[in-house]
Amino acid sequence: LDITVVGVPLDYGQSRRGVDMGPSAIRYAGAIKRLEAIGHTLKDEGDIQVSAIERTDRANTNLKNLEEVVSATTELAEKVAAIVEKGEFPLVLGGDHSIAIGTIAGLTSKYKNLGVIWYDAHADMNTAETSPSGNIHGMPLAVTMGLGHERLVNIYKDGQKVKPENIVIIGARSVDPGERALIKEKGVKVFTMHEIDRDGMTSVMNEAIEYLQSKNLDGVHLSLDLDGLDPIYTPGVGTPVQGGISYRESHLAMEMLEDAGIITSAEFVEVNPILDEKNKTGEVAVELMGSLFGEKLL
Ligand code: DIR
Ligand code: MN
Ligand code: MN
Ligand code: MN
Repeated sequence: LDITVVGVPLDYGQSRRGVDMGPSAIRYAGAIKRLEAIGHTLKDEGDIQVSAIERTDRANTNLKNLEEVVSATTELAEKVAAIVEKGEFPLVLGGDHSIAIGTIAGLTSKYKNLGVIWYDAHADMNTAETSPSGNIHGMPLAVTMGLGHERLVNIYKDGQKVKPENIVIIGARSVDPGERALIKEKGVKVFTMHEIDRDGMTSVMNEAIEYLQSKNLDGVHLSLDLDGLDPIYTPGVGTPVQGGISYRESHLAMEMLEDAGIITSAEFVEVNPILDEKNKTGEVAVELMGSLFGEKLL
């Protein structure tokens, strides 16, 4: 593949500093060399510009730092659109999960019926009305379905970017009441930890892949929040939730996606080296990239 990397050092979508250093942590863990060693051609376009000024502006509203999130995700959307228009594979490094608003918006320049796999402890389907925190990183999936503040919903182009029935959530174990209602109302496919425990990751991934393959998609985006894994493996995340997906299950999931050959873009988000043990979480991100992009032992 021709893989083009873009970093988004954004932490305005949530309340803990440090996730803006995620792109550096992932590069430091060897992402570029790791994927080159598999045989891919890598181009690193560096980071989107986000103001790094020390700030005290985390106002207690229902949409914290809306301006900053809109500006970074708008720039990211244009970058991602340019990458897919050249036929390259976008690999986006976060940054908090609000960046997915920009990644997915940009992807719609090429993909008219896009699928999304959301690997996360959370559903990220809040709106300003339902959010318990006002943090935009808890809202990107709602925005992608066309729900939420118009400034977010209309980034890059107006309205819905992905149909609710083209979305699969994997690993959910912390879902807010408004999100639960929206999942039911919109018919979003969710594999919670319950299904992973009961049926095993092999069965869950087979079902997820078959489900997406039945939708006539022209692309599938993988949005991987490192908090989808259990915090014993990925402690460097802002909102850890215990009882998560294991390291082995995650490798298996990535390998099954690689075998299925369905993934056309990816992002790895919420790596926060300030909260990490050494750079464990950045390293896990890179190891999972290895499996996703076809690393083989033998
Ligand atoms: C919670 C936490 N559902 C919120 N969301 C997180 O604030 O909306 N998403 N941590 O990754
Ligand atoms: Mn998330
Ligand atoms: Mn999460
Ligand atoms: Mn294996």
